[in-house]
Amino acid sequence: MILHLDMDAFFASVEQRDRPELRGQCVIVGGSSQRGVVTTASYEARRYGVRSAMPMFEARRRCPHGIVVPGRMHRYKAISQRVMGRLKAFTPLVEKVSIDEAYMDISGCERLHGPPARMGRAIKKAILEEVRLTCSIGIAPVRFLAKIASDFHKPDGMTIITPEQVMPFIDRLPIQKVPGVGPKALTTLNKMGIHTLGQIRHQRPETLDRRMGKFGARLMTLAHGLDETPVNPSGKAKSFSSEGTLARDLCDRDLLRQQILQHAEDVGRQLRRHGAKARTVTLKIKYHDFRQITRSTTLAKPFQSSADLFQAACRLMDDELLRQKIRLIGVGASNLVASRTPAQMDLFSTAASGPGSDWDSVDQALDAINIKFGRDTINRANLKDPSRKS
Ligand code: TTP
Ligand code: MG
Repeated sequence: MILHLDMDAFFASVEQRDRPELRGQCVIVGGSSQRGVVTTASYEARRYGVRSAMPMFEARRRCPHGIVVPGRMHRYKAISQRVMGRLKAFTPLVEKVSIDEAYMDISGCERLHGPPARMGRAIKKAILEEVRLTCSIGIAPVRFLAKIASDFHKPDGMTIITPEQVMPFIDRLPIQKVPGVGPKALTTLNKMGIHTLGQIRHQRPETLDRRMGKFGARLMTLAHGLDETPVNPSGKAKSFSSEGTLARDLCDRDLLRQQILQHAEDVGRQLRRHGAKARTVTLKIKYHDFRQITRSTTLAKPFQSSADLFQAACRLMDDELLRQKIRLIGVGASNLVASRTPAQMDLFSTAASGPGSDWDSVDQALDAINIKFGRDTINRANLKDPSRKS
């Protein structure tokens, strides 16, 4: 059995926990500037329609009496660590997947902790005692159902799907609840007359493949109640990313390149710190009208240098027609391999980077200086703001 735990309105709940005057109030965590976005909101504020990723001006319109609080990431990380530590006291098979959620493989824990329902209750009690916050739990025989179940009775909920309940649950499960089914996939599926995950089982695999690509096969597997993804307690990240809302909407490619360089530096630094190399680069763009696109490319050789990331992300941008101004831009690296995996040297290389190349040394020097003296102590000249003197 797999257990999925997700903290309730996490950042907002931490604020309410630390500042009693905020309890019972509509708390909106996020940037308060004109261009700020909502990071999360307390359940009181959600009643007014305030949601994560909503522009702050819209949140203020919907909930004028809401109290806007800037985020305190270091505090949320510290609490997250205590939560994860507490979970590991139940079983070492804990996989943290984000700051406020984790999977646990609880198979074989019955002798120690009792049946799943009792263990779930014990975990909720332990978290409440440890950090005085509530969480929601889902327990199911497969991973994706545990995740869906934890969301079923939020906040402070617990939903258990027993092996016998798996198929009836899947038959009724709205297809948009399945991880990976976004608005675009939902439209396609609805057009095919599919509204529940169970209906996928009655589709011909070829039709699914034609309409949905690779994701079609994944949906078919899930519709049969199968999900072999194990709980991976190593806690190794699967991807790294960096993104940011621009100070003003832009479509000047040179200025956007500067932003990409900054994010590539950040992601490169994360890769090197974790001793990882990546093969896939993703560029994320959110347009002025909030429409979002992601474009990815997989490189022949795993990379770790900021220069490689920067160049690949720029190529992705060059392939895009920027029909509108851009509001947010970000860079991601995924498809990770351990960096000790030896890289195949290129016999006729004219590449900008690679083991022993100048760019490698530049990365190392930048990392060392920034670690010693603080982030952004030293940057590439292209990142220098011409309006600033120093
Ligand atoms: P979530 O678990 O998605 O949301 P939540 O914990 O606030 O609320 P819920 O009760 O529905 O689980 O995300 C965890 C934290 O991650 C959230 O408190 C703030 C942060 N976050 C962002 O920074 N940006 C986002 O777009 C989302 C969704 C969350
Ligand atoms: Mg949460």
